[in-house]
Amino acid sequence: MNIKDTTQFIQPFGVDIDLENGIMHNPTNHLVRNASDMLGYYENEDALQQLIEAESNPLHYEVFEVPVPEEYGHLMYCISTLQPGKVGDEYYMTKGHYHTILETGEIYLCLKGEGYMMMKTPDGEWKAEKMMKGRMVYVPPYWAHRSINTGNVPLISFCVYPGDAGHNYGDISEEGFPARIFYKDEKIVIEEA
Ligand code: PAN
Ligand code: ZN
Repeated sequence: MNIKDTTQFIQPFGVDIDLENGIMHNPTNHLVRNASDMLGYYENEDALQQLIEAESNPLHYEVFEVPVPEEYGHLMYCISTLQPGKVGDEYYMTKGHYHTILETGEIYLCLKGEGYMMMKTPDGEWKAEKMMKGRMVYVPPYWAHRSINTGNVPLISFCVYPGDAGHNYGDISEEGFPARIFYKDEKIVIEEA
């Protein structure tokens, strides 16, 4: 067998996932983001401060990974579990990112809950695609992506993307997305900035 320098040879393995609760058993990485990790991301910064101080900095989302080599040819995957809730009128969301290698896509299979995948391109085009249990959202290459939970239960997704994709948060934390999702007048409203 000719093993390429680009792509390590590793042993096959299996991973157990609790689909109902959005938990990966024995993850080697468990990322936790609380309200205080989201400073600067929501429209209503006072409401976020209020959550942090008066409501004990609640959990926002978790990502469970069993990392594989971050290399061409491998497939990185994770379980992403985003809590239900609002900051002011705005639904809880993840930070969102581009992939460092922009021409890499991602598959999100929604296992529980409902919400939206908010996506944008560097040229400012945007699209909000509905997420719900049993629905797969394809994030094509070049599109930044953020999940938003508009339901009452955790929004749980299984994500798969190229091992060498990488994450670029810089642009999003400075520029945000062109649209936000709120609960207003008893409706879910997608508002352009
Ligand atoms: C996901 C996300 C995960 C957390 O694994 O990283 O849902 O969202 P943020 O990265 O925006 O904080 C993914 O899209 N990976 O590429
Ligand atoms: Zn991604």
